[in-house]
Amino acid sequence: MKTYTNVKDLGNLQNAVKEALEVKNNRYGYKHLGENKTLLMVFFNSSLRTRLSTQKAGMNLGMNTMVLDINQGAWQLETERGVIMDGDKPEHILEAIPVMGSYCDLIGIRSFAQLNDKTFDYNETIINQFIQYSGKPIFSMEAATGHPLQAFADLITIEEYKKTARPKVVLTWAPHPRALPQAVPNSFADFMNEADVDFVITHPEGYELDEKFVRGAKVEYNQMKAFENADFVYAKNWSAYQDPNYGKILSTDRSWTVSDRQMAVTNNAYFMHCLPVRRNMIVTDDVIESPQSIVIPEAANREISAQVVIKRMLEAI
Ligand code: AN0
Ligand code: CP
Repeated sequence: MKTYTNVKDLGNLQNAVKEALEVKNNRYGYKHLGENKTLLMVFFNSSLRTRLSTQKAGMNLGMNTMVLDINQGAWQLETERGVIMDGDKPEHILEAIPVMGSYCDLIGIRSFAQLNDKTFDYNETIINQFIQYSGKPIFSMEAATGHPLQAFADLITIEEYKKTARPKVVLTWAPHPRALPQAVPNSFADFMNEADVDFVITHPEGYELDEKFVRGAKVEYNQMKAFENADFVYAKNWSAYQDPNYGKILSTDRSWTVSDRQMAVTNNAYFMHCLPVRRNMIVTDDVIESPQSIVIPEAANREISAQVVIKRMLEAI
């Protein structure tokens, strides 16, 4: 594997999940793969889970790991070509990328959507420059339009907890005070559309996601109706994707906050969220603390999804 930005990069998805469950049972069985290999993780944005789980995955594989926080201690990077650099950014990403590439064997990138230029975001301008100019395999640790390590961990978690062959999985929008990217719901839809699940998306009107990820999945605007008989509820906020509202908050309607009221019509569904989560905006204390909440094992599986991706990249070097 040379790049990891979406579900297709994993090839056969059932095989990828099988490999994940094997890795989970034998985390230290592949330590030879990473000997004298260096993983560089580059963060343009904050992180708790991705930072720790990906570093742990690299260490499980015997790698040396380095972390660079672009906004804390590194030079601020100009990302657009042609800019006269007389402002506050002393370095251009087009020099920084090959320099970073020269010190390592694999690079993970976190570069969120900036939500002010849809074309810049949806062209994946930042991570694609890393793919083009670093000379090294690149994986997304949440780029502008996707968070495939999260969605892979989510799928592994659903496989572990499902009680029927084809569970009903509902992705629900929920309110949030700040505008958030569409990366997490995009990748979740990308994966669920390829998995053996009955997938339904529910959100208020105006929050329709990019058709490239939705791909004809069922969209139900009535949240209560969508939740009926669900086996898994996956909550997430995102800002509007559609023009002319790209990146905007269209609703803060707290009737969409996941509570016992909606969970009552499900098939005793498991509750999932990628975290970090704002309690009593996205989900009530009671639901996230209930025995049906699997947010912690879901987060723990981030180590496993990262390990499969890094392992496959090491095998291809
Ligand atoms: C980010 C997002 O919604 O994309 C990261 C989630 C993993 N969340 C926040 O910024 C709160
Ligand atoms: N779920 C997730 O990616 O969390 P962090 O932003 O803390 O890495």
